[in-house]
Amino acid sequence: MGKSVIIINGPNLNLLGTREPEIYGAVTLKDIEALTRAHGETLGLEIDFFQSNKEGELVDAIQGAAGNHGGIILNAAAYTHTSVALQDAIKATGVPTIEVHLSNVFSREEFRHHSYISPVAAGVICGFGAKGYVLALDALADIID
Ligand code: CA2
Repeated sequence: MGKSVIIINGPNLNLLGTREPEIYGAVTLKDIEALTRAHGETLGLEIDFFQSNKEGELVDAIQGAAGNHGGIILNAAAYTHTSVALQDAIKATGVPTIEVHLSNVFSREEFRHHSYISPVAAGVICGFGAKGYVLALDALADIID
């Protein structure tokens, strides 16, 4: 424990690289997994990678981080804007969490400007595509140290 991070991805992110490349780029979730595993190695961080389309499974993954991971990187996708359950889970576990979005949510529709995750996140990164996950790993490495 301590030197391990879980990267949690929410609904529809399994479709990355197949649709809407103008918003999310051509990168697939598998590419992001490979990128973050490689970068994690350079930081001495072990990476667990998880995606679910189900809110309850995301809650379970956040709860499961307590005692097992030193930090969480969370792209909750659409649940970012709706889920009190995810906010409660992050608060309850107390594991440092960095919120990541591929797109710049503030340059998009108004409903994407509100996040239930941000108030309980250590920080937020958005608009840098897949690189956001790498930046989040750098930030978590400092927090975990
Ligand atoms: O920019 C992000 O990373 C988002 O979390 C992506 C979510 C969106 O609801 C958030 O507002 C911002 C949507 C993920 C859906 O991903 C797709 C990928 C390919 C094709 C269709 C959807």
